Amino acid sequence: MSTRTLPPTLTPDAAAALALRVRSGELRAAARLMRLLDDRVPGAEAALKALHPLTGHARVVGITGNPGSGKSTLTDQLIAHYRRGVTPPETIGVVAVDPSSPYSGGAILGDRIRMMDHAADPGVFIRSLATRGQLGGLSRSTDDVIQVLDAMGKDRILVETVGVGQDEIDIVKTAETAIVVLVPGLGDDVQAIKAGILEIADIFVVNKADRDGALRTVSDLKQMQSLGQKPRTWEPPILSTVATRGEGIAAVAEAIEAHRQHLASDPERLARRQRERAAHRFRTILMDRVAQRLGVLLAEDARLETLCDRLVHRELDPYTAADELLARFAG
Ligand SMILES: Nc1nc2c(ncn2[C@@H]2O[C@H](COP(=O)(O)OP(=O)(O)OP(=O)(O)O)[C@@H](O)[C@H]2O)c(=O)[nH]1
Ligand SMILES: [Mg+2]
Repeated sequence: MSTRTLPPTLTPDAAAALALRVRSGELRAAARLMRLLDDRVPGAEAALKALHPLTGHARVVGITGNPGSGKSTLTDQLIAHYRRGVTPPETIGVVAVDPSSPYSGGAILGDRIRMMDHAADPGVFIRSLATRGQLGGLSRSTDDVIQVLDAMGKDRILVETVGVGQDEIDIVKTAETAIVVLVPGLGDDVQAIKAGILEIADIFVVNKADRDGALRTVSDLKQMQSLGQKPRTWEPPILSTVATRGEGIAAVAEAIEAHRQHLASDPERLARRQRERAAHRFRTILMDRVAQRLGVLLAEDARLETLCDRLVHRELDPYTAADELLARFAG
């Protein structure tokens, strides 16, 4: 393998050529574009712009839950289901967001090992993303990868994220169908409620049903649902799985299908969901742009030094300083 040296920018011609190769389904081109986008290489966005009219066809399924709840194992089983358990087989894209949080050490390697059988399957494209430091960076990178996979013509895109931060929750919320994975034990449920991921579930999966307390977790969830105030047109089903053994996977796939039917049965409902996703993506890009522009402006602005001096000398408070600076940029 040759060592990769990234070009500082992608020329409009190169971006157009890359987009053409992606739309013809070339795997290496797709991988390259994803990398360029993730590295924020100037000019790479042009390729996405060219691909935009081709997107919007893939069925996006988000899978979230606490660290170690079995999301990757479930994803892996769903890939197997869609590749071998349905006719005709579906082509699959996977975005696995590996949090750089301390409790997930080794998860990246784990994912790779488990999904290894699928790596040789040209109908499956797996992309791991690391959590980025910048605000909204994760959302944007994930959205970008989804767009590329969609433009490649993947039938279905599975997005795995740990449901611990707002970024991750937003990602899954905007998928067509959101699956929340829980495991037996009240502790996990309490955490999940705290993180607010229960409200976003279209489907609940109680994984590790081979463990004690699975029935209890299911009945706790049912009870929680019955306490819900608002009448809902879709009552999220609660399914049990043993992902390591592939048990309950077909039922999960059926529930995903049923949820899609539910959305599609009312064109307005489907449109609303698609709109939410478009709005989320738009907002993410806008925030990213504003943060970047502001960063550049601040770095170049010598007046910042003067302002800081005034803050130190208590001639000015930081709130007023921020308002003044923003007003100047906006004006
Ligand atoms: N007993 C049991 N173990 C399981 C089951 N599903 C997954 N596991 C195990 O749980 C561990 C974590 O599984 P993963 O699929 O990596 O979980 P994850 O949610 O993707 O983990 P992170 O990505 O690190 O948050 C692994 O050791 C799996 O083998 C199950 O149904 N039963
Ligand atoms: Mg995982």
